[in-house]
Amino acid sequence: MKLFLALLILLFTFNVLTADDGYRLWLKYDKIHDVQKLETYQSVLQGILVTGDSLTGAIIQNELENGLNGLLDKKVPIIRDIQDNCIIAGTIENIRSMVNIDFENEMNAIGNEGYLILNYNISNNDIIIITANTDIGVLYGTFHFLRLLQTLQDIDVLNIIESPRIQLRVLNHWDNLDRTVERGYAGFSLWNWQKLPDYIHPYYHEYARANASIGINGTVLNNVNANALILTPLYLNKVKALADVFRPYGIKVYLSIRFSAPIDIGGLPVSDPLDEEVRQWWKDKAQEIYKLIPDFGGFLVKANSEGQPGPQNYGRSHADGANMLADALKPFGGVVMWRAFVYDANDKEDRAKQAYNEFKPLDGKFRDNVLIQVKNGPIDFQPREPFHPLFGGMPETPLMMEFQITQEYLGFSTHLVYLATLYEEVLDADTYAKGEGSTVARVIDGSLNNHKLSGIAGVANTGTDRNWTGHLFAQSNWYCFGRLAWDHQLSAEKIADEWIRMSLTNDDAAVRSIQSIMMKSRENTVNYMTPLGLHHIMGWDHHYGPAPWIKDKHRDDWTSVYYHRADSIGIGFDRTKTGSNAVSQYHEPAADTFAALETCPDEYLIWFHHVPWDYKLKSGKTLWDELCYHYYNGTQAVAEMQKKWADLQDKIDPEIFNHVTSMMKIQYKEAVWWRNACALYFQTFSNQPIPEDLEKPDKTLEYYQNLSFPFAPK
Ligand code: GCW
Repeated sequence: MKLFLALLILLFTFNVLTADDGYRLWLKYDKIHDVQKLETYQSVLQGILVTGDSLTGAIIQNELENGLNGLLDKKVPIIRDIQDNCIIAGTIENIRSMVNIDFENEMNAIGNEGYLILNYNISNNDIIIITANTDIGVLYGTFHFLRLLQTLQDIDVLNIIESPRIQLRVLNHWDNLDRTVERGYAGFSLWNWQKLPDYIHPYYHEYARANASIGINGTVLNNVNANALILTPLYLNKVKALADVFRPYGIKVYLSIRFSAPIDIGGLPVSDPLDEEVRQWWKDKAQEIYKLIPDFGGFLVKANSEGQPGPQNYGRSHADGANMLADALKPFGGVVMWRAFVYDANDKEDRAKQAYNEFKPLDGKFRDNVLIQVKNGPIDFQPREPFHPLFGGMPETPLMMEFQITQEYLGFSTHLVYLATLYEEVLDADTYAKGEGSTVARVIDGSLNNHKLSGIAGVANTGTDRNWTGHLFAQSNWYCFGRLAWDHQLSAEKIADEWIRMSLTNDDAAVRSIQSIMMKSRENTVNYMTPLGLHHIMGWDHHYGPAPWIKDKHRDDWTSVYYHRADSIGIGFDRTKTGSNAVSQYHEPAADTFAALETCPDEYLIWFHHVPWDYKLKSGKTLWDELCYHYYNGTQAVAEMQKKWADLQDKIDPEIFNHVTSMMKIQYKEAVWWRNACALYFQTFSNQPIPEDLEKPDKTLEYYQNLSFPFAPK
């Protein structure tokens, strides 16, 4: 009995020691297993010299120390003078005072946030230098260097010169002041407003550190459906406390504002952007904010969208509203990120066309510190949408990308969906605005239309869950957003490879297997949710699960039937000339390609066309059969993913392995649910059997229609 107990305790201890709850994200710094690599690293990294005494300098030193001590499994000393086989990190100014180096051209090229990582020999000492024009650049370089070790790269011929392609790389938190998170599936908001400003939770630092490690340099703390109270002194002091924590990590704080704030908290009768008192109120407010937070980033605004107040309440335009705020922020260097996510239930125009119609005429009318923030597609973060036509439509205005990292329409935090392939698809899409090669990426990085300002936003998926994002693999979406924001030329494969090696394992075969799971995951999800261009057929309000049958609500554009338009003839939204003509918002040849049934890619077929059930697709199968096969293949692919994951058991930390295994069970169950519900529902229109070789749903359509989820998160 005693022996048994001892064994149990041993097992338990062992498990606890090896168990990984995911809190450390991709910054684990566990000992490197590859013996050869470990020995090489140990021999060339025998001292750490960090110059400069800023807060950021301390963070850099700490990171290098923890990183090297952990990865190399030995204490690497902090040194004061250069010695053979050491690493030096510091701004170029500091480094030049110790080492006779120049790098004039490189330093001019990398700007404020870029960095160099080099092997160098000085008086017979082999050293590695991480340097930059600013200490934030050095911090970014430090994380890059540690990533090289984490992913087992060679470090003997380093000649790395990096700088970000996009200037403002920000997370948007849809976090409410009561700590609920709109469309958040990973617990409560990270910001404990009640305890701020006095209690600084340790994870505020961890959050900033994680963001800095992937180059994110801004965060919008509160929901775009904003509460005006965030601009009161009570809250601004709390915001200041967070800004003070984030600053040394290179992260600026921004706030979502409510357009009616001058009324809500200012006691004014109106919030008309042309009213002098209102304009003055915003100027005073900006001054008050900058007194507390001198490097405050600016405002994010959702106006005249889904019931939010805005300039149109006073017959003014989006430009009037944005420019008023821009004028208030200008003296302090702040920017306005004005969202183009607008559509109106009373507008009979196709919802997919409305934002373009409203914003295109305003091109060139915005102040130079305004960016227009555009969602990747014209509807709303669906599993797949064609790129938003505005990206090719506003050459005179800096356009920001808005991606969603939280998986509102992609399985919440229970489905494994690696989003880098979605982001890549959109960034690489060609708008043809200035001929071939006018990609969305070149629009938003400012290079296509020569804009000085550029930006990209991701709606965050973080929360108080111990692993930050609910699903361990959802961490990869936070990670890949940051990496692509820094460099949109990186491939989804490469980013997955990095993330897996840093977060899960460096075993090559396991890496390849997990990478293939990730790379296919988004397409699988499109297949079991919304194949062939279907969109917006999810559950009412909470958006959980399938509900293609939703109709007769107070807003047509919030129903499912508005989008799929299934009838006895076929299915899909005719957006060609014979329909809403949304294709006309794209440049040629994209417009023509989408408009012709023969050339329209299958992925967007029923996004742009109402297609007869018997129409033969490129595969030779009819539309109805293809729809079924897509649903079934998507679901089958989840089963295959489960199998692949199960084979990795001895390569993955047991806690992570079990966590992901359970999540995959849910994902499979929900994929079957989507498949069955959609196949049965659309069958009522096609009046055709589900192909012979496919297993028949074991429940009725009524069963699925009667499911209800009153407390699903939303
Ligand atoms: O995707 C929809 C969401 C809303 C969200 C809105 C928006 C913050 O369902 O929850 O509100 O878009 O982006 O403004």
